[in-house]
Amino acid sequence: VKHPLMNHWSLWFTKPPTPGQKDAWAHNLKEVISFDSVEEFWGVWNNIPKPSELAVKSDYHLFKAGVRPEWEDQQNKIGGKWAYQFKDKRAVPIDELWLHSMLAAIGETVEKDDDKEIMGVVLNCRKGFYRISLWTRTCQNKATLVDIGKKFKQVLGLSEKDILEFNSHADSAHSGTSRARSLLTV
Ligand code: M7G
Repeated sequence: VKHPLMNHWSLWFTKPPTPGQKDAWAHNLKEVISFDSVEEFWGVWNNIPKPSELAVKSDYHLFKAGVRPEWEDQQNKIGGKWAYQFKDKRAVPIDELWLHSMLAAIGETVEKDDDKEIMGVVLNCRKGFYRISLWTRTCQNKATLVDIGKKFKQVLGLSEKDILEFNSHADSAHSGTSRARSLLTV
């Protein structure tokens, strides 16, 4: 018996660039697998490397099927993301936090039924930190986004003093990094 998910999802992987590689982003981003049931999700999780096993500059992206995990995708263009950087790489239970982030996405537990904001979740493995992000379809509806941000903050096990930041993809793309000025914080 398969337990269907509300949506069909695709897992993508970005492999680290080779030294001197040009146009690395486009070449190194690959769709790995799609699934639409709870059982298939666990099959995927049990058979791929955990975040703690990834090389620096690797990413996982879990997005609704049909959406590329890129700012440029038509369905992401006017959107943004909630993101948090975990700087103590050795201490943070990153495998568990990423699992909980994916379960929150596929279980549709961070937004109300009719919000239709969640596009996907991203894990970045970097030299000095892990970053987990939640991508939303829009970046204007403050009340809805703050509500989503607060729920996601709980999913990530963050405390009151930790700050989750929201940036629009337009700002991220414009500044060329993900470190643009924050529109919202929770
Ligand atoms: P990042 O992986 O979001 O964060 O962006 P980081 O700076 O902590 O590593 C790193 C780089 O990847 C960006 O400067 C872009 O060159 C590229 N990149 C990341 N994203 C999410 C996109 C995207 O959606 N589209 C394009 N074209 N490039 C991206």
